[in-house]
Amino acid sequence: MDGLEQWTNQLQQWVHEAETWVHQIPASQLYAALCALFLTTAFLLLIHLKRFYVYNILGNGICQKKNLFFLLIFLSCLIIAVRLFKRTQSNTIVLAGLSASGKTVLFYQLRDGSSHQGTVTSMDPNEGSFVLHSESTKKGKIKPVHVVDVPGHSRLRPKLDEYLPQAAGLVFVVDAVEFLSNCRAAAEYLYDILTKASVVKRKIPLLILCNKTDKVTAHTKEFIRKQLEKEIDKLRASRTTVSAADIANEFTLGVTGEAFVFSHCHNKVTVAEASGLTGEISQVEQFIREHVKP
Ligand SMILES: Nc1nc2c(ncn2[C@@H]2O[C@H](COP(=O)(O)OP(=O)(O)OP(=O)(O)O)[C@@H](O)[C@H]2O)c(=O)[nH]1
Ligand SMILES: [Mg+2]
Repeated sequence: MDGLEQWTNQLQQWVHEAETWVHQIPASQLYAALCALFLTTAFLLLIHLKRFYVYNILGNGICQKKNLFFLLIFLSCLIIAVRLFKRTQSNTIVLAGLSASGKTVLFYQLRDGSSHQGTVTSMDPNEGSFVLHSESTKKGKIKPVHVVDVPGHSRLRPKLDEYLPQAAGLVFVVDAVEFLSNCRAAAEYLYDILTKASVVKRKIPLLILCNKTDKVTAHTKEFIRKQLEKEIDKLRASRTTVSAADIANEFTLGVTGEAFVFSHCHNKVTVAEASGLTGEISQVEQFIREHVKP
């Protein structure tokens, strides 16, 4: 019995590893591979169906078992292909950003339509699959969104790497009120994200969400975008001169010789405003539904 349990655990681990591996393959490559697999099996099946016709309908029925076997292989391939195709259409949206930028408040606002005021610094990722609160009254079947809120504390940020391989979109939350004092730290975190292989290879769309716009002292999204671009430009220069070894596994950012702008990124980067506290979150909901179809 123990042996069986061990095997089941091992099998589950292999399946999990295979899934993680599949998520890391760029969608275009995966589709191309699936297409090739599908066409090859369809071709083989056609050849054998022809034989099936000749031998079974017109002939003596010798090849019946063999053809059934090929039909079974083809159907299995088709099922695997459909499953893999479905898996690439992830429904995970990851919320990242510095501590106290408002990720957890936003998470509850998306889920429950209320801010659950008084949240404390998160020590673990907060995650859940749900239909967005604003869509809960809509009729018909709506696809739930898997939202993950990754704590901003620097020691907990590595958790982000666990969720990026399955992310359909990334929301980088910025405190628009306390922006200037946090600008450098936010730019550093953003730089790290934008140069991650898991983000660049899969071109994960990123939304920079300027939060807390209910406060009159909040900076505008245009101001925040420009300041972040300037700060990332500075980082780009310093990081490439510090150590070539440090950036060996990273992707370089922007266009050499030109000031950095977000439109130079491999993935699509957009900027929006929100107030998690008051529920003004329509722009982030729109971003989510652009990348996780209802
Ligand atoms: N005025 C205003 N305050 C907000 C808003 N969103 C969050 N806050 C406040 O900002 C503080 C931090 O919010 P959290 O959601 O806990 O921040 P967090 O990003 O999850 O922080 P970590 O868990 O440490 O990463 C709380 O006191 C919230 O009440 C907003 O839209 N407007
Ligand atoms: Mg939190």
